[in-house]
Amino acid sequence: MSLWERLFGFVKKSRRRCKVPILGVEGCGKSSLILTLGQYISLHGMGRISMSSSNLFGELLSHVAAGRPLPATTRMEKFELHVQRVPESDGGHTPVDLTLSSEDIPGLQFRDLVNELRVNPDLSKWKAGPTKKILEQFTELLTSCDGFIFIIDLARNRKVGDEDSNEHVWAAFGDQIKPIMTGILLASKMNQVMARKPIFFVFSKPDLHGLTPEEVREHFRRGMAIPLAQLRGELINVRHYNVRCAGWGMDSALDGLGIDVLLSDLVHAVNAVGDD
Ligand SMILES: Nc1nc2c(ncn2[C@@H]2O[C@H](COP(=O)(O)OP(=O)(O)O)[C@@H](O)[C@H]2O)c(=O)[nH]1
Ligand SMILES: [Mg+2]
Repeated sequence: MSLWERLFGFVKKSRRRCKVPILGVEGCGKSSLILTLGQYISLHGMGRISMSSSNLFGELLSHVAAGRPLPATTRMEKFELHVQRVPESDGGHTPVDLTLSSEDIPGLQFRDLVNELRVNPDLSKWKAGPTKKILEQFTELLTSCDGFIFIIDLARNRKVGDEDSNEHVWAAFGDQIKPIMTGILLASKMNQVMARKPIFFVFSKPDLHGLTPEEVREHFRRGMAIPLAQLRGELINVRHYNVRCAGWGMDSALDGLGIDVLLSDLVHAVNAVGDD
């Protein structure tokens, strides 16, 4: 391969258009994550939000500017943002053409899918109906997209004043992560295109679930050991992150929330899918 071919190949690969949907049950923190990502990439010269998302970002940012938490809402909030580059430690940057989107499967529908996967993990037994349709949508996304962010709300089952930090974590694993992994695994058995696609689990609301990143990592490693090994056996790139997406203000550079590591890893992982 000539130098020109190599250079051209590099440019072509790094500009390959990639799409990564952000999925999770309602209230897990999708809007908060995408708002924080949108602010972060805009502020740090890494990309921009789509024109169609401008009004929604404006509305959500007005809550941030007023120091209010985002109102919990279950209405459709379709966001899109484009990441064009991530900085590297040597002062350079890695180019990418990555679209992050929300609402490819709305939160309430995603919850129905996850619940059904939990009680009925044998996909071949699923009868025609609305949940089967969501499963088909999910399978299509797994095929057509280049990576996935699943947001897991570890605080979802936590009760106020709950001192036991473990039960709500196991509940979240059983309710949210395990069924998602089952769905991915079964879908990946049906087609081979999942190989090397990054599956990023983002644990949201670290300030509410009360665990350190190390504790989350250990729980995840042990609690999910079996499906993790199965997914990795299918060459699926599974990783997990702790990201806080609330409580920052307009005066913040958004450092220390975990956004930088998530974005950098995601960009390198989706770019690597096209490499061989
Ligand atoms: N304390 C805290 N609250 C959060 C965090 N992320 C999201 N939330 C809150 O959780 C609620 C639901 O979040 P939202 O982004 O609307 O979830 P969505 O339904 O998945 O889009 C909102 O009230 C957010 O302010 C976080 O990191 N920490
Ligand atoms: Mg939302």
